[in-house]
Amino acid sequence: MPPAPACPPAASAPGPAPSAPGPATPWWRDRVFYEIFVRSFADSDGDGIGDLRGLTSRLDYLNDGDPTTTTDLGVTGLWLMPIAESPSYHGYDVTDYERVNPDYGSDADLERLIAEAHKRGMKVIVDLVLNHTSSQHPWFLESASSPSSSKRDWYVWRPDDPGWGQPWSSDQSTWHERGGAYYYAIFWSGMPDLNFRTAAVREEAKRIARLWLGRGVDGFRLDAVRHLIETGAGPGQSGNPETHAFLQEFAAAVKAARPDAVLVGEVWSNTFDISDYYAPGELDVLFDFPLATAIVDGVKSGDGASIGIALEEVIRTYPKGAVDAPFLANHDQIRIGTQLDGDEAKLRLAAAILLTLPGAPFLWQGEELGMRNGPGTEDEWKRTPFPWDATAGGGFTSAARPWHGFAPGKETANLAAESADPNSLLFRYRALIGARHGSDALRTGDLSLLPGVPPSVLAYLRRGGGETVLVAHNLGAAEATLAAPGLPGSVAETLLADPGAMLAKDGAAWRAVLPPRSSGIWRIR
Ligand SMILES: [Ca+2]
Ligand SMILES: [Ca+2]
Ligand SMILES: [Ca+2]
Repeated sequence: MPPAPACPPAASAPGPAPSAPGPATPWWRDRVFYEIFVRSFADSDGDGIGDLRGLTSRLDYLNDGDPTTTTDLGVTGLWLMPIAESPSYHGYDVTDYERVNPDYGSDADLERLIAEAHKRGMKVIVDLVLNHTSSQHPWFLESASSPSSSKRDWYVWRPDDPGWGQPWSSDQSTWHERGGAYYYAIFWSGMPDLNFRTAAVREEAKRIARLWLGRGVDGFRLDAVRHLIETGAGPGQSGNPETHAFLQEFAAAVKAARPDAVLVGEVWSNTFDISDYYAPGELDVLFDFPLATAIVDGVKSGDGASIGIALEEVIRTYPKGAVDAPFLANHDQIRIGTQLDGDEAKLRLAAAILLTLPGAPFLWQGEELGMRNGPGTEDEWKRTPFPWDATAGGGFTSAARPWHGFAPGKETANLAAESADPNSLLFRYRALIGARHGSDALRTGDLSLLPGVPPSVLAYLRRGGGETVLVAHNLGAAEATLAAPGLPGSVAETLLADPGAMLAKDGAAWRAVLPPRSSGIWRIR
């Protein structure tokens, strides 16, 4: 994306989760999702471009469907960045909402991917980019052809330029001239906004959603949802009541087609704005952008307390039962490996925080290897091919050149190398995901912060399914201790603890000792 913001259910084989969710528990509540950029994941036919068959051939890496093996990552949901036809490498400007991007494969390839993912206990959601199309979409070409076009009102036109700037960059206009009139495009002129005040556009969006559900996808990641309907300059371009009304209409249509389809929203804003999209009948899951910033900043600076403040704000603000989507970074952001300067201890901490929080955590492909950004400032450098091994083609492609160069570090931060090293970040992610799946409290429990801990410490209780888990992270560079009085239990069972991290009952209080930049996860009983 540009600047910042930028059928009946298929039966799945039992996944690695130890207990199946009951009817009151939606399936997405206890998932660990993995964001995939198909173009950069695995190339099956040697044209240098990742594709659906390549992804299907690598599913066992993500989850082999066998809960007794731990050589797979163990994720239980996949989010595919846009796979519809598009002239761009990233796909966020669609030219045909119905067609699978021919670079990626066919309808049949998608069907097979979904079937194979389901077999392994993974759900599959796809990006749905409704706010705007490509300026090369036939709808826009038709709309722009004449003020009397039958699709004129599918986009937002006016005779003059009212001079609105982008909400995040006020000197960049959101109105663009074409044929003597002006059309609205919040991100850039090549992505004209659809007009969701037009009933035919709303119906088309619902029809397209039903079509993909019919192909077997389990839901959607909805791009840029806060910008769907715009009413004026500045704040009038985000989070309008009309936008919420349309999302509820859209959600109702999706749930009518597939009651268990999930809607995950991208609302790149503060906790209060995000919270509005959890309104009844609206979206199911929302990415927690402020929490991502808090985690990364806190890990960087050794400040656990600031992450606690962000978590408390979420708890205070979100409606009860809302499923949060914590993450560290996504395809629009500098990779976490680069944000944390490749500091192994900080990367391990960030992973431990992410994977012990409530909700449905999202990983971004390559994060589990500590993958870095490329050297350039272009977005492509955030989205480089996945390094399966250290060879020239990285195990990604047999072509002489992949569609884009690899980020630096492939020689050591690649899957083959990390699979052979029990101390690697990859093993860390596997162990954390495994611990999460093995604990009802971690998977679906609530969170309460432990008060009175040192500022370098972030510590919380996760409680659920009759289980209590104490999680403590020391983000600082010096050893830290904490005391937690008034908690039940006398036995601490280690689910995962860094060397030297210890928890023991000392009189009436639990006491933890945490070496610098370490985490511990204990079931207390
Ligand atoms: Ca290919
Ligand atoms: Ca397994
Ligand atoms: Ca819009």
